[in-house]
Amino acid sequence: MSDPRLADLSRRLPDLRLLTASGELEHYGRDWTRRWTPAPLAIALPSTTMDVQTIVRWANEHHVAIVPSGGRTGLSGGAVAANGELVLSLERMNQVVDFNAVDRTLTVQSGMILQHVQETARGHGLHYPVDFAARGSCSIGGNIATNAGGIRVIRYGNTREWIAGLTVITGSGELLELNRGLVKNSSGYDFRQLMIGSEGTLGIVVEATLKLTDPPPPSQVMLLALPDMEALMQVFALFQSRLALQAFEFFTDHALDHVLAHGAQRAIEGEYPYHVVTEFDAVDERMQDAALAAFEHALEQGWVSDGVIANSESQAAALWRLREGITESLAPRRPYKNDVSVRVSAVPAFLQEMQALLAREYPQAEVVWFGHIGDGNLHINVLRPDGLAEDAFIAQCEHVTRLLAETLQRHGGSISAEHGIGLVKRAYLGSTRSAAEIALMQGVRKVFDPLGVLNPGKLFEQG
Ligand code: 2HG
Ligand code: ZN
Repeated sequence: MSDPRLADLSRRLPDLRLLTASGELEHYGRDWTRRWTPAPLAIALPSTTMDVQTIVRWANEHHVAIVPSGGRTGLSGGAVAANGELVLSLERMNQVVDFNAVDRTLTVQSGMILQHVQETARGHGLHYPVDFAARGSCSIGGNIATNAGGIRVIRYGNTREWIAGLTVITGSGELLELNRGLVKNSSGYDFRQLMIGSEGTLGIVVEATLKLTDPPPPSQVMLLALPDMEALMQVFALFQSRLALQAFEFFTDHALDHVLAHGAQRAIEGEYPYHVVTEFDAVDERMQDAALAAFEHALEQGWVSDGVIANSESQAAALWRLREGITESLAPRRPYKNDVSVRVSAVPAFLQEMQALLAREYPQAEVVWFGHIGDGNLHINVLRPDGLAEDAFIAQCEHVTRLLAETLQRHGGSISAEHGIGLVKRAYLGSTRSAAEIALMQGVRKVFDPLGVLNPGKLFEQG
């Protein structure tokens, strides 16, 4: 190691895997945002909690910034290393630590891939319910860092709901065991919850104790075609009141065109502006009949134009692909993304304003939107028009995001529903959190990470 800081790290941890080849720096220095050029100092792949602690202490002594790194599927730049940071990848720390059948908890190292967590739970006859399209490559540590949501929040809530305990190394190198799996623990500040959603700026999660639940009941998946946005909210209210929903996801015709062009199978003939994929409990004939009756009622009211119900697992998967394949189908176009939320009751009023704003401000760009309408969470993906330079495009999108942030503020919403602030949205944090809150957040950061070695530049514009 020619860099003396890295040489010192290797002296302290002779068995630590350290990567410095340019291809590796590039691979580990970026996430799914493709806006920044990766430029990390090196990549460290620790295999124990003690290794992580030693690395954090080393970073404090040498004033080296650390970017904690999971599956790097993030969409806000939270895991980007573009400034000579050490990337601390948890990918080798991916083992099951413990399963407790009485507590119904699974303790895993934080580098475990979400899908592996889900499969392990299933292997014990139980269920880890947080789920989304990146399940095959995102890590549970990254899910915790952003309080990931996904497609089942309407039934199960966000990651926050499913964390019974965390083992964390703080920015100053302390090892904390937070909540230790307790169901009841009224003993002061709950630092576990503070860590969740902190985007790697307070501590590095090394282990997580996850709550598990019963497997979901048998379900059915339905695809609906809808004539307009008002109908979408009507159908949601109807289905929510009559069925036990597991998911209710919508997307526009633009989104559908992209997934179909990307190889997904068309399930409804004809062109419709909006589609919904919904999944609901269908334990017995009575529940299945209730679903059909709800569908027919929506049809009679003119809220739904067409629909199909999956009658096999593979058909259900094909319908889900229409929704889950959207991000991947758009990725080659490197879209500019917004991920916003308002209270569910504020969705209709917000949507009306948002649609007018997007139509006015993006006269040329193609705007694809979709999302978790039942959680009040909308994803907006803006595609760069041919002939517009990348810089000019980003500047235009930033201008619109400022207007969107003002609109959100008026409706009491958030500039980041589930992807995190990272680098992408830090300029807009003030639209969702008050100045007093941001000052307190920065104060908290100072307590856990006095020298600011953990993920500096993320979440806040300064510090
Ligand atoms: C989803 O809901 C993800 O599919 C990604 O949160 C959203 O690509 C996006 O903008
Ligand atoms: Zn989403």
